[in-house]
Amino acid sequence: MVLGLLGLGAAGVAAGPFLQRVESGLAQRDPSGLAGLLPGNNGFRYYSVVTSVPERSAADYTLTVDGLVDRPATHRLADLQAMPQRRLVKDVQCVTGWRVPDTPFEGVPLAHLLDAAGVRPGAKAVRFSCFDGAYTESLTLDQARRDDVLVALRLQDQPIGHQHGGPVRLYVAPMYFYKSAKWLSGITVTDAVQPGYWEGNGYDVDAWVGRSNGRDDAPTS
Ligand SMILES: Nc1nc2c(c(=O)[nH]1)N[C@H]1C(S)=C(S)[C@@H](COP(=O)(O)O)O[C@H]1N2
Ligand SMILES: [Mo]
Repeated sequence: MVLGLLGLGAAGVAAGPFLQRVESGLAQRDPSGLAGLLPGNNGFRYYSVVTSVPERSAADYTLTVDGLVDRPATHRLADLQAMPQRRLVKDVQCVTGWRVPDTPFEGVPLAHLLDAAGVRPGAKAVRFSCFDGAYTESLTLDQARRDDVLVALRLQDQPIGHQHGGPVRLYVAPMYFYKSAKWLSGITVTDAVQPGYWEGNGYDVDAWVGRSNGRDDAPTS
């Protein structure tokens, strides 16, 4: 276990000591202790804040949209698949430093789901919940309406597998990967941002890659 922790710390070159410690503790909760390091995982590391997450089949899966909306809805996977899809190919970037370049994600723009639900005047933010029963995330309404924020159904041109948060996860392309909540089950429109799971442990709520969490990279075009 000591060796495992040292390995994760070394991988987190770009992160501050606090964040390395937080996600090292997280990796320890992986029951096998190995999943994140196994070859054949395409460069991703497996993360979950709970020891096991029950699988949701395509037939069982639902996504609820509620809160400050005129038309609350519960979508099944087939409903989401029938909506407009957008495909993005960008680098996945975890706040501890590991990254997966040129990764295709595809799904329904979150803005489409918000428009379908009819966001009420006065709404300011969106809160995400997960069927792992523990993880939460949140975005301002302006962030949530960006065209590079998806309710993702596909990763690397395949249905998202359970380990990666399938059948449906959030994908917030311009932010560190902790914003991309796995096992997405609820979208609630709210009047204020409610900091998510890791943000209660010191991560920035506005998690822009390169300009948050202690990073101030030179601007790129
Ligand atoms: N539900 C849930 N979503 C989550 C997490 C988590 O622990 N639980 N971890 C986050 C973090 S810190 C990262 S880096 C990515 C990891 O995604 P992966 O397991 O598909 O590599 O998921 C994010 N979304
Ligand atoms: Mo992460």
